[in-house]
Amino acid sequence: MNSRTRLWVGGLLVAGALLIAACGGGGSSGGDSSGGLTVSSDGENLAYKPASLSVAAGSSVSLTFVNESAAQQHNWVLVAGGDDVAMAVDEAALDVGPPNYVPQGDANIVAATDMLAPGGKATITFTAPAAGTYVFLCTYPAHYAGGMKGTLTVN
Ligand SMILES: [Cu+2]
Repeated sequence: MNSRTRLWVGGLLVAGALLIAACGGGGSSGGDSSGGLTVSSDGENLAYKPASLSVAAGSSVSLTFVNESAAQQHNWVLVAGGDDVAMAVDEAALDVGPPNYVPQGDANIVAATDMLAPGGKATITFTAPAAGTYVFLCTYPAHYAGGMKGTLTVN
């Protein structure tokens, strides 16, 4: 083959390798080997990684939240709606105050971990709600306003 053909074939191989790498990366679903979801705080940023998760409607979800911060407390709270609901939960959490900042028995909350100390880890189980898009947030004061939120897509 001439050099132009060799270049073209080489390009195909590179494209194929990139495709395989992209597919093998675990994607944004945060899945782990046990079939559950894992989500972490993103270092010292007020952010989750991944910031988007997905589950099947009505499924039993096992979610592990890891607080990777060395200095800040964080939790993971799934609300029954979008940003408007998240905002209401965040305000209710302020009224509840420390140490947990999670309103008990609040119909706007689908699932929540305890407030985790730096380096902490917790696993919760809950039943996925009906199909839709749901916001999750950290209810530690000012963290949601600082951008610590994400979305759970239920299919
Ligand atoms: Cu937080």
